[in-house]
Amino acid sequence: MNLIKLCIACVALAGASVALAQAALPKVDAEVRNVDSAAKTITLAHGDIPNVDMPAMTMVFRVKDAALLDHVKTGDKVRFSADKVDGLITVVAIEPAN
Ligand SMILES: [Cu+2]
Repeated sequence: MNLIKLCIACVALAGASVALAQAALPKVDAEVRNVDSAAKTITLAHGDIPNVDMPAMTMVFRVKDAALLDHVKTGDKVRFSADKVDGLITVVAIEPAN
């Protein structure tokens, strides 16, 4: 019985740490240079991305979900989070900067 309780606690903890890791991704300022919904890519002139050790530059990113591109267009100032997904640095969240 105690073992079962322990396992349930472990699963809950593992879930919490995954949520924490995602919440902890830094938000990075960027300007949109191009959006390609068909290719699921976005070109960003971005600031430092500390979680993936990337300095400021302009580059093409893959996006995790094409829907992320629905509310951004070329010229927009945005804040985004990137992470390594299947070995590729990928935009996992993006929002207009205010
Ligand atoms: Cu870059």
